[in-house]
Amino acid sequence: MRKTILLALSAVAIASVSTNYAGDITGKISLKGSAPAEKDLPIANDPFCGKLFAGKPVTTTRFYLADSSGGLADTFVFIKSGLEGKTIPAATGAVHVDQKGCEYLPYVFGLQTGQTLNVKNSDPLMHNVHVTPGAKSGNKESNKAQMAGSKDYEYTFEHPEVFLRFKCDVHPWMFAYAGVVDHPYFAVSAEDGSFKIANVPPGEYVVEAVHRKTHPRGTGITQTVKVGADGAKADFTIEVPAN
Ligand SMILES: [Cu+2]
Repeated sequence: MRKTILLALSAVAIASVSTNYAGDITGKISLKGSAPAEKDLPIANDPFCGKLFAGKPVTTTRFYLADSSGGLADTFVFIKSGLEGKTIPAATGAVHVDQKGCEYLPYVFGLQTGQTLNVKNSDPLMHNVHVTPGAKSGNKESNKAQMAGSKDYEYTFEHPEVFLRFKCDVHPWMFAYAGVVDHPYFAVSAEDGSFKIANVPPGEYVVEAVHRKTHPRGTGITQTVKVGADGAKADFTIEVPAN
């Protein structure tokens, strides 16, 4: 009898472990078609920013960063639906953005609502951080100069918005784009196009991949995945739009 109870208890323990596992959604973003040539930015000709680039190649736009295998960087990938009724962990840690060489680094990043965004100015000159949310997003616009050596600025955003744009009004080529969602299940594709959304609870989800230049209205391409104990795979192909 005692043995039966113990066996029953361990079965319950195994069952509860197996419904609490979390898996990773991994995949690759591939670019299909030939991307238009990037445009040179006027950084080199700027009397102040130009000095930061002495001896370095002129920086260009970063619209389509594809590697030799066709992997596409800077694509925001996130769970679009399927999290309803699940416990969503609160945001932890800060996301860091730097202004360096008169560019925002990184160019595209993800952020959870309520998560701290830390913005640094590493340059020996003034930038201004102009947050330009969409009119209907509910997020707040702000515009603050940030001097050389100034303390970092911190922001939080309360409403999902893909993409929330940052710009510098001093240097009209400086932009960064945040994918803001109300959960931690997002990623930005790396230089080889790969991405990993970590620790996703089991379930069936619609995953969306949004590339800023291909999907300027912020609606990307989706697919449904089932996350089990081994996670799930989700590869996306993003086609260069015909003009
Ligand atoms: Cu600037």
